[in-house]
Amino acid sequence: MKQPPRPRQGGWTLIELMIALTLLACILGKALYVMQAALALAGDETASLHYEDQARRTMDRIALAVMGSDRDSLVPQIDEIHTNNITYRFSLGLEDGEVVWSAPEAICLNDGRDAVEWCENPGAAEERKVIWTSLVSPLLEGELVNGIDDNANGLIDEDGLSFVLEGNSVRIRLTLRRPEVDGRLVMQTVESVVCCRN
Ligand SMILES: [Ca+2]
Ligand SMILES: [Ca+2]
Repeated sequence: MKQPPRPRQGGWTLIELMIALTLLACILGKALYVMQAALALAGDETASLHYEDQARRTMDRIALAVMGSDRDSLVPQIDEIHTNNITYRFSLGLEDGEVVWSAPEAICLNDGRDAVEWCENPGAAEERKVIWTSLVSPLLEGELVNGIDDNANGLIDEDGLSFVLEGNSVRIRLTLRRPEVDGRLVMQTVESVVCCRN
């Protein structure tokens, strides 16, 4: 008599096991990739917010100083030429009908320290310096040293901190940058135009 087929015994064959393990590895690999991408994105956004906040705070300090300055005291005085430093004075008020001027102050890019420096009495014995940030990019975002205006803002090879006099106003541009632990470079650029008080 014909024997009925024997029911298959429990357990997987070696091939089924290999296929299952391969599928599992694919799923885990995909999940890991998605998780890493999500973490990198979150890290990028957090870093961007941090640098944007710092860039804006530094820009506010620069803008406030320039706004209080006397236009005629600004050095350099050449319109439309970008510079990475500015010297100014501001009025302390009137005394016997005469304007009393402050000591000279300067805001500049310190190339060696990638810093924005504020300085009182620059070059004098009583010089006083304060670093406002030490994350300044050597060049403004998108710019390269090549004699060309790479970032299409009308300036050629401008530094990470730049001032341009425009009549009674000063246009200020600032890029902060910092490499993250995974090698990515986070940059943040802010721009402001302020009018001098006098
Ligand atoms: Ca440019
Ligand atoms: Ca360039």
